[in-house]
Amino acid sequence: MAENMMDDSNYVLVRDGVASYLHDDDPEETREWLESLDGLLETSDMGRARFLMLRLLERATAKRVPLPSLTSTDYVNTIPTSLEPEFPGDEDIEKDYRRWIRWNAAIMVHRAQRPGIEVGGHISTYAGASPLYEVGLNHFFRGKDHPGGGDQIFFQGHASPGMYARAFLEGRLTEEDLDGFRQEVSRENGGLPSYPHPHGMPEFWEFPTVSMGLGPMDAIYQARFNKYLHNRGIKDTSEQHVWAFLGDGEMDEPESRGLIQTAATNQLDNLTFVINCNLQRLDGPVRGNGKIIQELEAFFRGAGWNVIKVIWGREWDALFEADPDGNLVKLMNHTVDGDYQAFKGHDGAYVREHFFGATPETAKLVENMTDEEIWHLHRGGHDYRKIYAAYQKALETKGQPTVILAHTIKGYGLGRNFEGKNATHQMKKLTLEDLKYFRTKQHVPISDEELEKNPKEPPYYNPGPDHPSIKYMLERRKELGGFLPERRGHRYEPLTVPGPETLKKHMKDSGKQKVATTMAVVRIFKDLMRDKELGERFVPIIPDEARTFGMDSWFPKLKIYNPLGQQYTPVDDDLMLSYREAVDGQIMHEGINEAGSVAEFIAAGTAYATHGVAMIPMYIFYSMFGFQRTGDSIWAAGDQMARGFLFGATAGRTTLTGEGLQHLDGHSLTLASTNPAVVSYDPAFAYELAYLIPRGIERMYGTADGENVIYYITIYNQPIHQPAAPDDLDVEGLHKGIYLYDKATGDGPSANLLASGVGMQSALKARDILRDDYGVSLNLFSVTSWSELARDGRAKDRVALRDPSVDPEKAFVTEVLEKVDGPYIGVSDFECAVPDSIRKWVPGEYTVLGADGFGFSDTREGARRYFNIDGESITVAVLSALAREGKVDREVAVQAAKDMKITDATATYQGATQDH
Ligand SMILES: Cc1ncc(C[n+]2csc(CCOP(=O)(O)OP(=O)(O)O)c2C)c(N)n1
Ligand SMILES: [Mg+2]
Repeated sequence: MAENMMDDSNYVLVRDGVASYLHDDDPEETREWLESLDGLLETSDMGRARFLMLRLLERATAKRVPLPSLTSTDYVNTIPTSLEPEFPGDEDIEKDYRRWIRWNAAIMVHRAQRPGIEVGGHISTYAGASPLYEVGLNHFFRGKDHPGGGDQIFFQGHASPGMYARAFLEGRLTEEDLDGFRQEVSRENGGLPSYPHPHGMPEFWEFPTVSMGLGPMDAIYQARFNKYLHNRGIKDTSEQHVWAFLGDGEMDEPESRGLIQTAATNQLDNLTFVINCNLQRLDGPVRGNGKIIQELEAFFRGAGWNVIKVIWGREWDALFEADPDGNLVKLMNHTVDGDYQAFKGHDGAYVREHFFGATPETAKLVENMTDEEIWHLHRGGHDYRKIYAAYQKALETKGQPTVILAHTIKGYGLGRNFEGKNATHQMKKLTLEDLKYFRTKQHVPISDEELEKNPKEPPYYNPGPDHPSIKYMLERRKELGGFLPERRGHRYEPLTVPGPETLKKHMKDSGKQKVATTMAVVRIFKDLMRDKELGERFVPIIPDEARTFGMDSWFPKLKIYNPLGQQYTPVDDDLMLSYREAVDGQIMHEGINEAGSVAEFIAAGTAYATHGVAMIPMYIFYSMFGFQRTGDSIWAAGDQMARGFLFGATAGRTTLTGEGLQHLDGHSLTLASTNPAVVSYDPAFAYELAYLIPRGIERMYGTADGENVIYYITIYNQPIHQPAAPDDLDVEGLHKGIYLYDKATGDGPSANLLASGVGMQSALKARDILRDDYGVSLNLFSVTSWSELARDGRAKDRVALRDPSVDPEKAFVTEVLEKVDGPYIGVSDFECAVPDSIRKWVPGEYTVLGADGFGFSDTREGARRYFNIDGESITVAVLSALAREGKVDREVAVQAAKDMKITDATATYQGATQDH
């Protein structure tokens, strides 16, 4: 029985035996129902039984009988033709300019292959997807001037030529602009970036999508963040919808699917995914042997999404009508994607033979149709009416996100050399024959002669704003609130940022109390959040380590955002620090989900542009699971010009005592330094944080023209004595990356120690040993940012490179260090590459100490000795450097190394008990 079911339908709805767990109130009635099914099976075939069962299920669902739903349905459109709404537009006019857009998009890419330029591009993706965009842009997607605030559209990255081509017809871009495709700096007036890069086109693109898999995550969190803004009463986003255009190949990225449950549990009915299912990726079929649309349907429905399949165009309706036994549907269900692709890679005769010809019943269905007519049985993703119906249904759906699975043909309209071919993704040039075919197919009024004149540079087509079709097109956009895509980065109200005086208490000596910099950050933010206006703008984002970082104290007051509120009594209800969730909660508690946390950071950190509201995300995570795990997303955050704070907590290769190789971070500062949007700091003391954080907010949002900076601040879990800020603190030096913390005194030899983060603690120990045991005094510099110092040096060197007539301006770090005599020693809790990054600008002998290699589980002392970044090792390094400069006897250093056992980590062992 089970086998038969599988054979016939491919679906298992209810697992064997489930019903036996349910109490049967009326066995007699049950038997009657079962017997009628048995009776039906005796007189009819399986197909009939299946049909009736599906009808019953449908009816039960309609009557709200709570049943498990089917995860996958027949390979047909989800919305029956009879329930399609009227298409409100003028299809013919819309088709006119859709064709011109297709033409111009392809011609732009083709012209970009002209000799001497040859910069690549993609033609086929947009050609196949254009109706999906056009129906949206003509009827659904709201621009920024819409009273509701406008929608957010994530365009498929390599479909960008279509958006440029549309903007050309809209009069937003010129021919000159199109010819600058992919020549951003070499062309005089600048060119167009290959893909949606807000950084490259800050008034046009909003969402960087081309690193596959980021778009789906970012769109989900954009929708979640929109609801958050709304639920917290910061902005009414109820009329804003997020649309994400994605590729079916892209859906293989774990990131694409990995967060879809978040969309369902957050009931994101303000989110629609449109997956362009052309059944192909870059190299070939996505699922040659299977059915990607069916797979995605099951996957999304299982996760709680509303799924709408748009598979067949209207031409098929008559065939379904003529086939009451469902032979065609059965054939559609069993035909695999590789074959569907091949059908469209050939012609009508091929489709007749290889598709309809598979069964006598289906062959008969098309016996009166010509091959040409068969060829024109379109895919649903190319049919305005079917797409319109799906989009409208998506907007009407409440309590769930929607995914639209649209069946399309890659390279549609470009002719036999392109359509459905495996190589189509990478084809960028059209032959003269291709051009002529394409021109004719798209009804573009350009003559053969014009094409023959210079087939490498065929003309664009734009009939101008007075052409009735263009007028219609512009009218549609006006009605919907303006052009898309569009980004507005300057419409937020600047924030008034409290000066450092507000945080005076964090600049005091902590006395007997030892405070880790992580705790200092939590306390500083707690104070900043007291500010009436600023307070509500903070978006604390935490994966699942609030307790580790001491942030559970925020739960009761700020509360954890949950669109459903808290429908249960928390187990710790009676405690002060009870776990509190609320609809208007402020904390974004993402669960063990760094990828989603960064996506949230991006949505919040770009709200100043997307929503015109400056919000300040502060995302705190294990520093090991930041840049290393989600570096690509943080790169995209830079592209999108996000602003906010990233806190790499539990930083350092030796500080998170006892944890091992996978937890101990000695390189996130190196990784962070590779991201041009990121300004990283490795503060040693709480007072440094009290200066850095308000300055960061000021830089981001203090003016209407704030800087696109992301602050990455490493913080530690080692409780330390926090000194008071020195009276003569060089505040500008602190922000630029270095200042003198403690000056050398005494007559003996002196050296200079550059220390950052928790490395300062070892430096302080070395200072004491050197002073007390060796008569050596130290200038102790606190390096708040190695990477900012290095950037400053590089920038100044570059000026000199470009103009050899000038001497390089002095790097800031050189200026500071020149005031003292060498040698210099740099130390931190990171790998050597971090302090080494400023070597070029250190004016003298420079030794760097660092924790290179994998971390391991041990005590801080043991690990620091092992890596030679402890106070004793630093002492020896200083003595050796002084010896090299002839300022102390080398033997002193040799003896010190022996005395302090700097090669012996076991010498630091403190764990022996009395009994041993
Ligand atoms: C993370 C990542 N890996 C690889 C690529 C290169 N790439 C660009 S497009 C593409 C194929 C896309 O196929 P699909 O998502 O089905 O889009 P289609 O063009 O078929 O609509 C690939 C592999 C990329 N952009 N990002
Ligand atoms: Mg594809």
